[in-house]
Amino acid sequence: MPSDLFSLKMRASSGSRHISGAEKILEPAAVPAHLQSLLDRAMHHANGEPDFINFKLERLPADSILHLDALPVRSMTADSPEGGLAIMRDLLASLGIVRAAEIVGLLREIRGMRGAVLLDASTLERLEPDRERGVRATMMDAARAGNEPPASPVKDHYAEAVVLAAKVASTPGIAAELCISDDPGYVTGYIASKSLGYVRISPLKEPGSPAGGRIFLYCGARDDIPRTIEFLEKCPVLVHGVRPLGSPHDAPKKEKPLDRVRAALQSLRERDLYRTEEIFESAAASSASLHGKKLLMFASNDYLDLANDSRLKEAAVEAIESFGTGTGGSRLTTGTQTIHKELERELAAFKGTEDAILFATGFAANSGVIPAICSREDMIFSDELNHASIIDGCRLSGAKIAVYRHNDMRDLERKIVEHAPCSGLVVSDGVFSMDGDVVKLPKLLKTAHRHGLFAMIDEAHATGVVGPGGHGVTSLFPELHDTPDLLMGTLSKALGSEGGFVCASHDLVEHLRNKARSYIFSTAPAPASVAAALAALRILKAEPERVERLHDNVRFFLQELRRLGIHAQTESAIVPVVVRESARALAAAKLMREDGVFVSAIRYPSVPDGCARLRMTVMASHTKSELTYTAGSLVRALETIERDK
Ligand code: WAQ
Ligand code: MG
Repeated sequence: MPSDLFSLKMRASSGSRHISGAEKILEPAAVPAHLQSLLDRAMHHANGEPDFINFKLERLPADSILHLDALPVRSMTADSPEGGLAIMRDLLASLGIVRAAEIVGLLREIRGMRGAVLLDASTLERLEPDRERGVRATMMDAARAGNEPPASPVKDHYAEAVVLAAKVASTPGIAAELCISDDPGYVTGYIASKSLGYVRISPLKEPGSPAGGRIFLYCGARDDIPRTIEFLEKCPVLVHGVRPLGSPHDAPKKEKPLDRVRAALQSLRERDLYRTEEIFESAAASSASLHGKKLLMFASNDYLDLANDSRLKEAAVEAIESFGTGTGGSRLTTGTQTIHKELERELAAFKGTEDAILFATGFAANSGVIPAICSREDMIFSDELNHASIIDGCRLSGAKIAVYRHNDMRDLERKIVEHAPCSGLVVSDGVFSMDGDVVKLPKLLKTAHRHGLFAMIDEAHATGVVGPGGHGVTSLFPELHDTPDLLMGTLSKALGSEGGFVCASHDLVEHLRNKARSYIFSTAPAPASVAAALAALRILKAEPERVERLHDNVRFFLQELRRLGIHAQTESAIVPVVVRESARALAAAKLMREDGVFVSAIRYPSVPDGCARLRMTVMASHTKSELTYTAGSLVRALETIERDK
């Protein structure tokens, strides 16, 4: 039977002024030594001489004590308090806390509280019953061997905080804890949660600043607040496995593998290249909901606004009813169902090829197809602005890669001649995803085929968008007799679903089914995705006016921009406005967000360094007044970043 323990609490004050406080949970035999040590601490404190010292000793029955493990500890350093607070904000956001920036802003304002702010994580309401005092976590200590002598009587900020953080992280209803020390000389603070662990961050304030405080982020129900406070104040907790800082275990041996990761993240932050997710509370339709705010969507690739169409949803639900939610295997084992074959047939018919093959995603298609048709002995000629999945496919193939200047068919010809004779592939985006322009298809085909090379065109942003009825880039050149050998496309953009495909001759498709590793070794696309895409394709065929509306909207949007002095161009539904520096793209996107318009700030490596841009996408469902409003918002944002340069 474990024995009962004692809670020992000390609080020293002078008049109404707090000087020092501490608490221990101890074996009976350890009480006298710790009593002495806490007395020393109270009597010789930097905060001054006490005139009142209160000791409280309380028996804790063994079975009332909760035993917890310490959180794993790591440290991050920044160049400045701003940098430290940004790290804290990003870590908080990584937990899915939407208003991370506001919460960190509040933390740096706190001073003079004895306890913590209990903050509602989504509404940011303060929930602590006493706003001046705050909520205090008490009744906790590090577990120690019974005969272990007391530590130095000086406060060990880290050791106390690690214990408190372990208790708070296990408190029902608490999502995370943020802390800045109120000691003017101590600039290290932390963020802690079950999943993050205890992350020390330094610095979080300027040396000498008396600011400091704690926030317990609450995510439970209103009725459960008393339970949370009761646990924090009353439940005795012993924390096991607390390791002193700089113990041999923690000492940086050489560079720890994770240090490199953190340094890489820090470098991204410094270059305005750090990426975070935006967490939407709605479909990515032309009107979307982000952080509780309705926004006009100008960043989605769902060009025909079909992902939220009731007919696609119904088709998906029906497919789930008939075929289940997953396929249980790859296409070559259990994953081919009648709808997979139906979709392949209809895609081939839509693109005018003999056959088609589905992939789990567009990325999987490109990265699987290219290595299936090219190997070490081959040459691949690739446009410099091709999508990352094409680039990765080229690299995976082991073929020699020659990158030609963007859409420059003379450069392509020159590069082929340099390497002739050779076998292999010319590969290009059909619509370039960050620029919106269209491949010079007739020249490309002529050049590739004259030299005996395959031609592959990626129609991810072309399918359902360019050409009459959205038939893609080949339909822009009706006089053309030649066709690409491989027409790749996605189900995830204008078709409102998910997946990739390749349309080609029967022989090529059979070859891909036998050789493309991302096809052979991926579980087949889910029935719901396949059925939704099939429904979208049928809508596309039955309602070509949707595509007409998209074309009309693009024309109108460009015209509105021109009226306001912006000469943007596109041959698709992607309208880029280049602002060069990443920071300017981010600032402009943020300004537009404040206007209620969501656009993407596109930075390196999605585009070449120094070519950062706003990427706006037009949807068939945007109204004329939404297009006019967005053009105006863009102009205002550009003027503002120009002024603030
Ligand atoms: N419960 C809730 N809040 C508290 C408590 C408590 N028991 N004790 C202090 N606070 C609040 C109060 O508002 C203080 O002003 C604020 O937290 C900061 O408290 O790994 O020293 O005791 O090296 O100054 C972090 C250590 C040290 C980082 C934190 O906090 C590291 C520290 P302090
Ligand atoms: Mg303090």
